[in-house]
Amino acid sequence: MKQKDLSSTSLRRELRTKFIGKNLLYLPVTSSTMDVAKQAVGNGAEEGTIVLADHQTAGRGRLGRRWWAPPESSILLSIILHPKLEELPSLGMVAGLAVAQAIEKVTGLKPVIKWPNDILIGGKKVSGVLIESEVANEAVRSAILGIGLNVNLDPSSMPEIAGTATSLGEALKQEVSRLEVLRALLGEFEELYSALRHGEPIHRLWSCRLETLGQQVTVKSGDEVHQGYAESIDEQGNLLLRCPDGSIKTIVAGEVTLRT
Ligand code: BT5
Repeated sequence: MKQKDLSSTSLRRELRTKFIGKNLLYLPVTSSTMDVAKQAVGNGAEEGTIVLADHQTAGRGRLGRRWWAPPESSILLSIILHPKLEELPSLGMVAGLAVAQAIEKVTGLKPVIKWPNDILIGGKKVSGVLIESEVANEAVRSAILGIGLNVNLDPSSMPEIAGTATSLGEALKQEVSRLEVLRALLGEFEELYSALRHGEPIHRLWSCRLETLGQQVTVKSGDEVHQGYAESIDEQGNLLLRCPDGSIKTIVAGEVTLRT
């Protein structure tokens, strides 16, 4: 399942956003859109510049993990942003929500978010978010937001993710237009990011999509493992875990598994 529907021309013609994607770099093949975006930051790229690829030879996830996607199967995107320091922790929430809302708008599917930032359909990962930022002297020099979204990928053909991943095409049993999903995604992102910049509480919307809450979970955070009840999140999207002794632990980063 593949669809050749992205190109610089189609993107420039179709995007309806004001500043997200106004500057656009489209590459048929690259190592990682994150690397290209980093270079663009070095060259003074303005807020909202996007880097989009049809294929990555070294797509990455968090903590040195890989992001797999056959050519032309997915949305592989980096967005360059210049948020304030206090807005930085909310970028992942904005991205996760934008992905979930865009999928729902275009396909009618109802994705949920697994803390901190996996987007799931039917319990399987359809999209992931990565943030790489540079902070100096209490100011954000740049934040690069990476989004990988499986549009027409067939997970059963990929041993690394067969069984844990899904795609929009797989869920709907038909090919989906990457251009249409991308247009919706950038539109949702621009709206939510602008709301964040106007001080609106993104975490409330985000927590409504968070399937992790209200569950007994195990959280692996660095070398530490915590168990407890996922009670709520705070304004920054940190997970508030009710421990067996009744205390609350604030978890900033980690991997969650549900305990049955
Ligand atoms: C993420 O990391 O989920 C963030 C992924 C961000 C990818 C985008 S693509 C555009 C931009 N350029 C890049 O180089 N990266 C960003 P993490 O939470 O660490 O999840 C990684 C894990 O997800 C892997 O170890 C696999 O288990 C799984 N995985 C890899 N590829 C996948 C896929 N296509 N669909 C679902 N799961 C996948």
